[in-house]
Amino acid sequence: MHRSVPEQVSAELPATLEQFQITLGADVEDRVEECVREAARCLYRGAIVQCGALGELLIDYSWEKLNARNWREVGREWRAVYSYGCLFRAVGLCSVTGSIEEALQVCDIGLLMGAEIMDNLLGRIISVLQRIAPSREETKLEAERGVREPGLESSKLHSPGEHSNKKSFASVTGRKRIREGPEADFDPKGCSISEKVPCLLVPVLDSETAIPKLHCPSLEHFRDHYLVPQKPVVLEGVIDHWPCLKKWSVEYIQRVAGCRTVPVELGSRYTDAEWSQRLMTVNEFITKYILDKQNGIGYLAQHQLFEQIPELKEDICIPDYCCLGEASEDEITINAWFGPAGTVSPLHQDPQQNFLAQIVGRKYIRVYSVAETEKLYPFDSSILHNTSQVDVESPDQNKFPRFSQASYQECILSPGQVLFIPVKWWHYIRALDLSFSVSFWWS
Ligand SMILES: O=C(O)CCC(=O)C(=O)O
Repeated sequence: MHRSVPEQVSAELPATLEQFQITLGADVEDRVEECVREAARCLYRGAIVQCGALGELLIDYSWEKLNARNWREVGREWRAVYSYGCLFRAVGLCSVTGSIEEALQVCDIGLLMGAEIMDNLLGRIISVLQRIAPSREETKLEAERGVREPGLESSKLHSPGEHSNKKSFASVTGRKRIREGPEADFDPKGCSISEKVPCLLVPVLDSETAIPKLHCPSLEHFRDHYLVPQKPVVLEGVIDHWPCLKKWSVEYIQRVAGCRTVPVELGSRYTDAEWSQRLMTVNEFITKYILDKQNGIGYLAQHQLFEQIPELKEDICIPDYCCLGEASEDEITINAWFGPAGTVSPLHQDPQQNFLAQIVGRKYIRVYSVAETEKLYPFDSSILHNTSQVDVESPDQNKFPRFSQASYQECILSPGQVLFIPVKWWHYIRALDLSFSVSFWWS
C-alpha cells in the first residue's frame, strides 16, 4: 500500500504524546522547554503548521545560544533544543508544503549542529525522506545533464573552465624538480569533467625522501617495523576489495548523497584569513566547486560523512591493522576528504594514528617526524598550535630559516594506496587531481 510522506514520517515518531521524550537540562529556560512541549502537543493533535512554526522559533532561539560561545563550550541541552526545533520544522515542511528536500536539509543541519534526540530520530526521518527524495533529485540532475525527458526542457550543464594552475612552486631544499603534471588520470565514469581537470604541478620525488611502500604486510610485520617504531609507510593491496574503488564517481556520490547537507571549507587553506566554512548540499558543492572551477576552492574536508550516510559506509571497510590499537572499532574516527585538484591541507599534526586511504585521484603528501617540530614553526595560538606557519611548497626562508633543515619524507598517494601517518607526525597534503580520500584516526 502506498503511504504518503507525512504517514511515512509519522511512522518513525513514538505512537503517543506520552511516549515522546523531552529531556532538556537545567540551563534551558522553562519557557523554552514549554515551547518544545507545546510543539509536541501540536504535532500529536495534527496542528502541523503551528508545530512547524514553533520549530522555527526554537531553531532561531537556540541558534543564538549555539553561537554565543566557543563551539566546544556549548552545552548539550542547547544543541538538543536545536534538534527538537529541526524535527518540528522538518515535520511541518514535509507535511504541509511537501518540500522534501528542504525538510531533509533541516534534519541534516539538526544532525550536524544539534545533539542526538530520541534514539536518533532525525537520522531515522532522514532515511525515510531520502528514500523519497532521490527519485526527485535524479530527475533534476538528469535535466541538468541534458537528458531530455518528455515534457522536460534540458538545461545546459556549465562546462568547467580550462584554467591552468601555474602557481610558482619553489623547492626548499633544491632537491625537488618540478614538472607539469599530465592530465589527471581519474575517469569519473561518465562524468563530463574527466578531460577537463586542470594540470597541476606534480612534484618529482627523490628516492631518498620517498616513503617506503609495502604490499600487504602481515599484522606482525606492520606492527614491528612501522607501528612500534612509528614510521610512515604506504600500504598497497590492502584495500583492493573495497567497493568504493570501483563504484565512486561524481555521479554516484550525487545519486547517493546529492541532497544531503554537508560542511564545506571555502578558501585555499584553513590558515588563510579569508578561509570560511559553509553548509550546503552535496549537489551544490559538486556543481560549484567540482564541476565549475570559477568559484575558488571548496573542500568537503574532515567530515564524518559515513556516520551521516550509512550507504556510503558499505563501500569502505576498517583496515585490519586498526586492530593493533587499543580502542574499539566504534572509537575510530572516519573522515571523508572530497575536493577538486588544488586543495591544500597545511602542515599540521593530529593526536591519533592515521590511515589515509586514497580512493579517487592523487595527493602529494609530505610528512615530518615529531622530532622536527622545532624547525616547523607551529603557530602560538592555542587553536592552531598543531599547525605550522610555513607554506611547505613555498616557504619564506627569512621568516622560517630552520625549516629548510627539517628532514621529511614524501609520496604521491594514488587510488588504492593507504598511507600510515604515525600519531603527531606532521603532514602536508595537496590534491593533484579531483580527489576523494578516507582517513581513519585510531589509537
Ligand atoms: O587529505 C587531506 O587534505 C588532509 C588529511 C588529513 O590531514 C588527515 O587525514 O589527518
